[in-house]
Amino acid sequence: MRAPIPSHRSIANCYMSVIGKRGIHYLQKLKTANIPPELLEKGQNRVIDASLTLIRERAKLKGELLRALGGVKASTTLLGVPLGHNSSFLQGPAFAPPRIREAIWCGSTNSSTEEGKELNDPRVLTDVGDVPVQEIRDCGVDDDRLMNVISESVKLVMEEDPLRPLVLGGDHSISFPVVRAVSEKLGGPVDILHLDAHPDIYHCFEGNKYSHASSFARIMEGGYARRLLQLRETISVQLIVSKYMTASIVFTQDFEKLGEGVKGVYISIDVDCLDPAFAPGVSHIEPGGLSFRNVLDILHNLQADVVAADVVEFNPQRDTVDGMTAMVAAKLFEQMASQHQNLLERKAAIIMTTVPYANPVPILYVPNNVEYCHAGRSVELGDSCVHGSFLFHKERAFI
Ligand SMILES: [Mn+2]
Repeated sequence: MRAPIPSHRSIANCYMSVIGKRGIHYLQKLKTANIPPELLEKGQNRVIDASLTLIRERAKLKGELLRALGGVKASTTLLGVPLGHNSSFLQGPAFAPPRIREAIWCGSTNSSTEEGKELNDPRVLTDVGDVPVQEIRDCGVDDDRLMNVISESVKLVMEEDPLRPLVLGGDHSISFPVVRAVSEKLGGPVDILHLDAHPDIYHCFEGNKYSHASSFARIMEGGYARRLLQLRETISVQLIVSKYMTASIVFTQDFEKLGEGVKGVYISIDVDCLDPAFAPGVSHIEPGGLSFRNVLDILHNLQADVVAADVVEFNPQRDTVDGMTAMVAAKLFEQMASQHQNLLERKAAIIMTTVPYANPVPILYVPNNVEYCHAGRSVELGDSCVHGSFLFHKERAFI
């Protein structure tokens, strides 16, 4: 005997209970829901407005506080962007910002930077919270609009002098909307210092133009950056296939000139630039990376005006049980926070190349005021150096 055909009413009740459980993604998936698009868009806009309002008001309050205190030229402002769905492999970076925040304020370590800047001081560090990426996506908002929300959030921070955004990802796709906002707000391109095991300049990766492997393609084609100085690329084939190669890759001799003639420097740090011995909690583990001290040296040597920055690709789902990589990401964040404060005090040494693996190239540049050594001897112009090998300050090399 056939089962009775259910009435329209009972089908509708069934759908509603399923929709109630699974949310609006399920509603969209059905494609049978007879909901006018304008109705959906209006609701989405209200959620987006509410999201931006909280960030705007927090930024405004912090800006007012700092202006009332007086004498603050730049205060690093933490903005979290918990987005992971543009990763090509794992999506754990969506959970990163709260874990990094927790590490920043963890009682196991003190809250001052190597330069003695105290992070508890709002003149050094302020926080405007996270862009509610998952809540916005849950309302069916697509990536074109989501990227705009991220850009708008960054601009809201920049509107409140002296706040300067330091964004916590999230996967690397967030760098595109952040740099776009910074460039549009400042009225011109920036230079980018990009530390990463990967170039992230695929024109489009696996059909996704917003992929975390394509963020710098979007940035360069949009004209938001003049120079892209990438350190520790390991996948040379990407350089060959990328149409952005000649326009975007510059070499060591330009390190000191970074930021000259543009609106400033943007620093983007993918945590996987570090060797997995220092930072195992990343989606794409690439042995042969930098040490934590290498990265600090690079940052110490940068003498440009850092207008904004990001730390991305920390994946808490792959971290050690005691949150080692979260602490590493937190310390990178703290270092960049102090970077805003005292840029011109330091002058030291670092030499680097960005050529493919196992392919020695001549050293292109040696600053003339510092001594270096490599393998126990002095370094001269024309010496060869393989990818990723760093030449250290004499005192440090012999310790
Ligand atoms: Mn990477």
